[in-house]
Amino acid sequence: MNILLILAVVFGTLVLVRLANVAALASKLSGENEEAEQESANRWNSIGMISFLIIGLIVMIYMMTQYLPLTLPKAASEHGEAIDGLMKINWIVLFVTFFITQILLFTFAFKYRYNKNRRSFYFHDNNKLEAIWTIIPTIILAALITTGMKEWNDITNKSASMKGIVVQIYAKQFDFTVRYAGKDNKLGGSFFRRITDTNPLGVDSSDAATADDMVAKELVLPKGAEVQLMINSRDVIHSVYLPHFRVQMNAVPGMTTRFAFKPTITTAEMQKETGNPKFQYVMLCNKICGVAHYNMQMTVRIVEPAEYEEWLKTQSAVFPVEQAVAPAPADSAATSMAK
Ligand SMILES: [Cu+2]
Repeated sequence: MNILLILAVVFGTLVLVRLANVAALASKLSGENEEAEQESANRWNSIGMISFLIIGLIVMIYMMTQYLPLTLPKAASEHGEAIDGLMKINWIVLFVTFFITQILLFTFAFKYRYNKNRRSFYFHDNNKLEAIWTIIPTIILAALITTGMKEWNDITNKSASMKGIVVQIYAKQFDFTVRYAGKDNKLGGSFFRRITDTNPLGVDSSDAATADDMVAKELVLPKGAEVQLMINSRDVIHSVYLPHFRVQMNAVPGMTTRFAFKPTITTAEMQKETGNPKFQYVMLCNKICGVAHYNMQMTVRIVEPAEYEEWLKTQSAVFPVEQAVAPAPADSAATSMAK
């Protein structure tokens, strides 16, 4: 149906262009004067310009009212509110600029179409005008960039200093695994050469910090607590994306990237906020990492601290007790990947 519609528009336009050519040829043959013809073409062009402006603006505003409810709900993390604030300022600047420039552009094309009784005013240059349209955008852009950089610095500085609950996000084609650091809040070391069927994260079983580590297939976090994500990838570059928390950080093979944030709204509260009882937070992969990239995701649940403690107790250890004493392969020099 959509393709038919597009084809209809394309062919319709082609037919119109053809008809216009035929009309121009016909008037030439019938010996109509060229100036009158030019004037009529100018008039129709200018009417086209102003119609494009009016129809374009109406359609744009209508689409915005239709699509706005489909955008993300309010930020569910502390730094997310600051990011949303920046975003709002950017949109305001963009909209003001867009409306002023587009309205001027098409209105001028309409208003100042050729008129044989009117002559344009000629001037070579105007320094004042050029200074204005250079300095104003410079100030606005510099302000936007510096506030954005300051905010990003604050976020990453916090990531470096936050203690919080340490959770490893392990990305591979095509899923995420999360490892909780347990009571000591320290992740045991891991290394890719230790990866086996029973040890998919390559965790070092001889590391004392490993004993209380737990793996989960769902990211559950307590509301109001600082969380330190330690992000790794087994194969290609993935990107850990938590849209509702305004969090995104690449998962790069061979290194640990991190992102610290503080969730502020529980899943239950967000379900009320959005009026959607089925609402769930998600963690998505945001780098095209292969054929099943579209489906690389994990459910995220934000719960009250007490509920989080209860949930933690039900999670399984990385290694069952009997496996934890197995001798480690001889690669101790490289066991600090996830520390
Ligand atoms: Cu991916």
